Parts: sequence; structure tokens; C-alpha cells
Amino acid sequence: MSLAEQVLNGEIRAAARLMRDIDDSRHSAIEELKKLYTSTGNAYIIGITGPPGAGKSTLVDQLTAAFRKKGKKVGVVAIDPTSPFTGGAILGDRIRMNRHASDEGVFIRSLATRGALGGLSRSTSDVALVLDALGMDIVIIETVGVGQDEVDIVKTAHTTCVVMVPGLGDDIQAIKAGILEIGDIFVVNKADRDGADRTARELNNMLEMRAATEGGWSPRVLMTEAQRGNGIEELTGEILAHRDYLFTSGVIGEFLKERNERHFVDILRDGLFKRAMAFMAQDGTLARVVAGMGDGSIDPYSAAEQVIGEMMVLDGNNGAA
Ligand SMILES: Nc1nc2c(ncn2[C@@H]2O[C@H](COP(=O)(O)OP(=O)(O)O)[C@@H](O)[C@H]2O)c(=O)[nH]1
Ligand SMILES: [Mg+2]
Repeated sequence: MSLAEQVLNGEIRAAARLMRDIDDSRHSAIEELKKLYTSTGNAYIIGITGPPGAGKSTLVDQLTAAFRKKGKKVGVVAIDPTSPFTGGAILGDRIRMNRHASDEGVFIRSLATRGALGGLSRSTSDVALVLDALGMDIVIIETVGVGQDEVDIVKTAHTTCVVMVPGLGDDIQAIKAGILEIGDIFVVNKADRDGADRTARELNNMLEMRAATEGGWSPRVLMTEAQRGNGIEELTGEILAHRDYLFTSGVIGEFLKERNERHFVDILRDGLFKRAMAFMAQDGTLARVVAGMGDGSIDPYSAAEQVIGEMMVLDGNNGAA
């Protein structure tokens, strides 16, 4: 039986192996994903984003427990951006999520952000796909809301929760970085701390300034104490309300169309780029272009056009042959 078939049968160890192969960028993983793809699309994906230390992992743990109580199977993808130090951070997440360790209905996977070129959002959606194929009803993606890569990641989620905390100082900065646009639900965690009300008020003010579309979704600001489990029921309720909105309004159709296009273009870009690099490696074109740029004999614009042109001619010849 292929790895893909085993995953579709709900075999957890097969899923873990496939995720490892995805991590290692093995081509065999692509072959398995091809077999999986048409059987996916059943999981509801929730994105949890916000600054480091906001309590995202604690919140994910609580949400996992809440959805388990509703009889849902839960997959978690935690992305840790602090690459050289991931060991510690991921270990922290593992310990925090430990109470789910023996639960067959929970699968947790940490991804380190490697230097891979734009590879993180790719491997995140691939891993989410495997969790979906494995039969997880809910897939939660935890990521630090900083760069474009992270924004791309949360765009794959049906519902995105932006987590803030009082007194962080850079709340406003995080909001400026486009986070206001991506949030379907805003969470002020650590509501036990001073200034939580003020942070919630500021967020509400900013959200009000956003032009609301007629009949559209209006994001709300919720308060939680993830550590004590306070506000979790309201949060799960709001997530389900957002899901209902997506489906009853029909917005889900547009969302899926955009997501599928992004997914395909991502894979296409990745494939073309890999082929171009392999093509140039045959005859040392890369080094030649770089040297030419150095001595002023070559401009990178013409060089790139030439490489693309040569590749296409080669394809044309192959096609004719
Ligand atoms: N005071 C307080 N601390 C919390 C709360 N939720 C989480 N924390 C703590 O905040 C720290 C960072 O939490 P973590 O979930 O790892 O944050 P992440 O980096 O966003 O994933 C941990 O020590 C948590 O125990 C809360 O509601 N109140
Ligand atoms: Mg975390």
C-alpha cells in the first residue's frame, strides 16, 4: 500500500513519515501528495497568529481540548521562526501540548522555518493537506505574525485569529504590518494583565475605522486567559460563527478559488525556478552571469530573459522530437 493510501486509512505513522519527506523536500513526497489531493478539502483550517509570547501555543492547546470535547479530530501545525533556537521553543510547545500526547484524535507537528526560498508556506500547506487526508476535522496552524511568508500562511486558513496581549508595546506595529486586514477574529489574551481593556478598546477603534462591507463579516475582539482556560468557549463559538458566515454567505466559493490559485501558482513558481537553476547548473551559466555583472559586460535583466528564452526553445525542441 502506498504511503498516501495509508494516510487516507488514518494511519498516523504513515502521516508522520510523509511529513518528514515533505520536510526533506523529497520528490517521493510530491508523488504521494498527488495521490492524496483529490481526497482532501474536508478539514476546517484555523490560523492563529500574533507576536511571540502572546500565548498562541497555550491558546491552541485550549482550542484543541475544546474541539476534542465536541468530538472533532484536531491536527496542529506549529511554525517556529526562531530557527537556531527552535529546539527550546518547540520543546516548550511539546510540553504544553503534552496532555494530548496519548490522544489518537490529535496530531501535532512543528515546522522550523528553514532558509528555503519561499518554501515555508508551501510546506505548511502540504503538511495541512496530509492532516486533512488523515481525517482531521480541524487543522490549527500557529504562526508568528511577522513577514509576508506568515501572512501567506494564514491566508490558507478559513478563519484567522490574531492574538494580541496588553502592554506589549508593539501592538500598533503589528497591526500596521497588515495584520488588521487578515484577522477574522481578534483575541486579547492575558486578560488577567493590566491594560487588557485598553488594548481591546484600541483594537475595536481601529476595526471600526475599517470600511465594513454590506452584509460582510465584522471581526470582533474577544478577551481570553489561555492559561486558565477563560474565554475559550466564546472563542470556539466565534470561530464556528465565522465558519457559518463563510458558508451561508457563499463567500467560501471566492475564498477557495483564491486559495487554489495561490496554491497552484506557488507550486508552478517553485517548479520553474528549480528547473531554471538545474538548467543553468549544466554549463555554469550562473557563475558566468555573476562574473559578467561584476565586470560590467552583462546586465541581469537581459541574462534572465536569455536563460528563460533558451529553456523555452529547449522545451519546444523536446516537444517536436
Ligand atoms: N498571565 C498570563 N500568561 C499566559 C496566558 N496565556 C499564556 N500565558 C503564558 O505566556 C507564555 C507564552 O505562552 P506561549 O503559548 O508559549 O506563547 P506563544 O509564543 O505565542 O506561542 C507562557 O509562559 C504562558 O504560560 C494568560 O492568559 N495569562
Ligand atoms: Mg508558540
